[in-house]
Amino acid sequence: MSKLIKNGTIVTALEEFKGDVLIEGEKIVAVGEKLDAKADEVIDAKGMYVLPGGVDQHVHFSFEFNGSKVRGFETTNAAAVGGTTTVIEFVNQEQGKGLIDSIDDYRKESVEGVSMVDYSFHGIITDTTTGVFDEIEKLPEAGYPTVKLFMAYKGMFFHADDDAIAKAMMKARDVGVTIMVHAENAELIDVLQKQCVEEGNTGPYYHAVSRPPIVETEATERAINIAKFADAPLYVVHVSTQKAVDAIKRAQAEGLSIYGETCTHYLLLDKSDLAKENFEGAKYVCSPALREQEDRDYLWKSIEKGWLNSVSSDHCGFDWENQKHMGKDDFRNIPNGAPGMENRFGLMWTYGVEGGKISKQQFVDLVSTTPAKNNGLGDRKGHIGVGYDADIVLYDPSKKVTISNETSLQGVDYNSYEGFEQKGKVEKVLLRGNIIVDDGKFVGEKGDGEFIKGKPYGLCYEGYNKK
Ligand code: DUC
Ligand code: ZN
Ligand code: ZN
Repeated sequence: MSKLIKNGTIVTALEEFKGDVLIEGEKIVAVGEKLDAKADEVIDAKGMYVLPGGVDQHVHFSFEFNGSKVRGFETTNAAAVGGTTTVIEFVNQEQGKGLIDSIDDYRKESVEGVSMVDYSFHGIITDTTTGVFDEIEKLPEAGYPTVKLFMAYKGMFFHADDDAIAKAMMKARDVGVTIMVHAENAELIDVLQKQCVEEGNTGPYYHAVSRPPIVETEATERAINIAKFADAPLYVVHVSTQKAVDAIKRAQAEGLSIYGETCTHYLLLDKSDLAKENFEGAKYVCSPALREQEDRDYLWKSIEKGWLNSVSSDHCGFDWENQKHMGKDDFRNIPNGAPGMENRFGLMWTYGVEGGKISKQQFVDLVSTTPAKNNGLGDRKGHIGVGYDADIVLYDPSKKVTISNETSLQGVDYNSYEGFEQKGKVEKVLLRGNIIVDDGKFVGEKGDGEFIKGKPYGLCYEGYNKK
């Protein structure tokens, strides 16, 4: 079955031109101006941008906080209608189990036959007693070439100490596995959390008060130093504050392979959202915490300058009513995380491209091309070119959308961007050549998504020379 997308404006991370895309089965087989080709189906993209499907390298469909779990892969139709065709999920190593078995089992039980977009996985080291460091060399073969460690969350089973980070890096660097960190100082947060509660400050706003920028800056600098010690590349997830960006910039200037991302909510929301009345602030409890306007401005500059290389959603779907309210009397019990996979693409187009902060090429690079490369998917995903998967979004820039949870598919009882105006609309989405969104509506099927094996030596290893 072939398809020809005609008359659109094709945008990649490198260029923009009026042209056509020919698809044979699941793959793009030709891209060019006025292609002289016949196809079983012709899609007219006049007036629309033809963009690579989004790659969201940071989502949580299995995260648990104090025993309460987020919505899972059954909500990935939300990613599809939002223009994202690949998601990369963080999977906890189960206690007493290996990393690969933990991901394999989760994949079989909760993802295969369920996901509506393509997917890949990052492992999370949580149990160092299982020979997990020796297992790292086997991750490339399994197709899981990225591993995260949590520097935050003192006392929780997924917290990782510096020695675990160093040991993981020393194994990872030899086999092209990328180590990622959630960089926040767990001890310092604990001191401030206890102080806030002792002083009777228990509302959602104190989540941010107890996690000031310095806790992120310190952990980011420490993680960079551990990477230097281990002579390994490093990827810092969800960078939210100026000084953490500066630490990454300094490391890059020294020639180190240190990279990082930020997330939509750090660009568009801030600490004042946590102060919303009637416990509404709990909707914005995520970690790191939301920051100030100056940080937001600096993060926009950072993605424009390339100091941070991707924008993710850090999607984490907890309900406000039944789950966030676990922390009604103590912010420490509010599950950390906010939904966002459905809106990342449209918001970045609106406030990034239309807002004059980034070019269209940078938009594609930040939401699709580079996230694919970071995670060893760069030969299949994130680009409109011959041989790539036909994951394509037709985006109509003339339409307007007001974001509302009433029309959202994320399966959560609120939307962090309620009322935000979006310029442009995702009209059609193709996933490996199949139309899964038409006229803005999901028309695919449960289980349409496939596992995409990540390859080792992702972007963090470009230019990395082991000493
Ligand atoms: N922070 C969040 O806000 N959600 C999921 C995990 C995390 O570290
Ligand atoms: Zn995190
Ligand atoms: Zn996260």
